[in-house]
Amino acid sequence: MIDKNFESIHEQAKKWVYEAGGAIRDSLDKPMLIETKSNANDLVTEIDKSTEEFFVNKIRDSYPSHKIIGEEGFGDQEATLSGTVWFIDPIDGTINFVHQKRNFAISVGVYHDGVGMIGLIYDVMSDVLYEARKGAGAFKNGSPLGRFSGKRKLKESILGINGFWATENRRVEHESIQKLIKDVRGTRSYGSAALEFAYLAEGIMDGYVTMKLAPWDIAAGIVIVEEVGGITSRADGSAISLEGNNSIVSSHPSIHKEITEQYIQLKDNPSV
Ligand code: 2AM
Ligand code: CA
Repeated sequence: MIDKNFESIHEQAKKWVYEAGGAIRDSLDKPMLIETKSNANDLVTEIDKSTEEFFVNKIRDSYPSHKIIGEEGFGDQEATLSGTVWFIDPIDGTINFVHQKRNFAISVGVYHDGVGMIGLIYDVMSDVLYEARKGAGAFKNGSPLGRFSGKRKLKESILGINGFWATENRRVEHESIQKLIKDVRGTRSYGSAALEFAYLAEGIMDGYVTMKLAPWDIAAGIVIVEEVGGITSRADGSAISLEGNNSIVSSHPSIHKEITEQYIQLKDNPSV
């Protein structure tokens, strides 16, 4: 019963994502109003706001009982995770949007009683849609993404790593990220959490490690990564809560424990 519902919600959400993506592409030729939020690097444009408003209006019209948690605040202010909840990031990678006009995504996650049901990540400028529905697999522009198989070694892995780690004023974050960078084959930083999850699901990266992401940054990505057999937790291996911010270790299953255990070891033993 629930599956049937989520199949139609998925199809509807997909149409809205494509429509919103088209509007964002059309907006790029026009002058853009750019403001700052919590600090000088926390940018928001009128396009972030109008895109979120577009989704919120559509969802409220079609699914009045659903709750909405969105980055720009058009959704519900006091939403709990019970029932069906939409997590909307209208433009994930706003700095890329403003500075590069590429490498940003629309990220839409739909959860039911806290369980991830649908994930949609749309790379707007490349016109590539990553999507998954619980139990139905993950897809890139309609082609199935393969499930993770075999063993992956950390020393042969590429990890997405975000510079937020270096801004944490704690030894464990500095030491663990330094060790990880030494241990892996290479690191990448794309500037959009949603796209980093999508690249992991696609298998072109083996893990994504970052600090302090908001629920709308990660909701869709977790569903897509889970559908290919990946694991997502906090840095210390504990479960993610979409009620607040989280550190993130999302990866191929064969390297997940190694990354989180190293973090725990450094946390518990300053001399290591
Ligand atoms: P945003 O562009 O929607 O703000 C940057 O590598 C990634 O982290 C982006 O997904 C960005 O989302 C997110 N991000 C940037 N600053 C953040 C903050 N202060 N809290 C949570 N997520 C943030
Ligand atoms: Ca975001």
